[in-house]
Amino acid sequence: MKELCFSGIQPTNVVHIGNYIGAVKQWADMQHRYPCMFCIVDLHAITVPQDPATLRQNNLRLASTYLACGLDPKRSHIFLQSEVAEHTELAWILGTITKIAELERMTQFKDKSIKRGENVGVGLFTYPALMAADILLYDTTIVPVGEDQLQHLELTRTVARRFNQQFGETFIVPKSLVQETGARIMGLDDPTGKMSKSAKSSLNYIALTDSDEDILKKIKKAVTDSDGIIAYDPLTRPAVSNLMTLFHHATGITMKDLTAQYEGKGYGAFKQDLADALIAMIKPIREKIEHYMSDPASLGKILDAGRDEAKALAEAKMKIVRERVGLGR
Ligand code: ATP
Ligand code: LTN
Repeated sequence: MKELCFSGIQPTNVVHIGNYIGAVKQWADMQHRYPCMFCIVDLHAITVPQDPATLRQNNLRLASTYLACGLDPKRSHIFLQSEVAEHTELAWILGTITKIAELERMTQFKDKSIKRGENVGVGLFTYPALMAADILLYDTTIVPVGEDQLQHLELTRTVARRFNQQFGETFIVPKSLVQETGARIMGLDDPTGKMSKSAKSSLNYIALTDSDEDILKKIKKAVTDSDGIIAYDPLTRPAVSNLMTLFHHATGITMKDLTAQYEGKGYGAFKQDLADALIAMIKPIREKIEHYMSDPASLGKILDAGRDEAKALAEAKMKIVRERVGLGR
């Protein structure tokens, strides 16, 4: 079977170190092993209200962020979801075989709809059908994501199997790929919930565009546990374990070595060193994002090429899908 890796991020707010460590960092490695497609999922972004001018700017900023994190347009197709209309067409078709009860079980929908109260559009509910379409359209075999997306991936697999049963073998049933550590980075201000772009306070996350001063400030303010010990145990020490995970990903130092290194030293020295390590990781990325943002012509060419490649694959697949379902004449 020909492997193909597909993943995407919503162009909402800023990209944070949870997105980087949980998702994009592993994408950069994947592209050396498999053909890859990395999408900017702007149609998913509009499932909650967006300001149009800001959304358009965020699309370019996310494309710049992909490049700054090492995604290489020579190896990977980088494109905007809304520029390949087949995503929405397939989402509609898959929506007809996705059950309401299945969508009602999605925790992302439950969390986001509780927060929004009455102000919830149908798109937020059917979001997973669009995500399934993104993935299945390209005969994707591997989907590298953070832990919060596993439930959506499971539903994608269910829908692919259901379609194949109903209409004949059409889609490959994809596998998810999550990291052993770092698949769920927790909020700095609240280590009981995941770090999230849509968090109320910017103290929840460190963005890849944060200044060195902001990074230091946010780490200093990060919640810690009460026993003052630096040892990895997410159940009893969720805050420090989360900070250790960040430290590990920024430096490669193991949890065991971190514990030995900071034994008896308290949180002060640990936090200062963690901030330095994060600054060293983020600064080059931040500078590259600015570099790519300052050259919209080159960025446009990369997105054009990505769209054309994606479009060709998507058109071919949709011809088969329409025929299987019996659409048209
Ligand atoms: P929001 O909270 O506004 O929904 P988000 O922070 O979850 O946004 P997404 O665009 O939904 O960001 O996610 C992009 C990728 O980053 C996905 O693969 C997702 O699983 C991953 N991801 C998101 N948050 C985290 C996190 N806290 N830890 C690890 N990975 C994460
Ligand atoms: N739902 C994902 C974003 C997303 C995605 C995808 C990820 C949309 N389509 C396809 C992987 C594959 C999120 O909220 N992070």
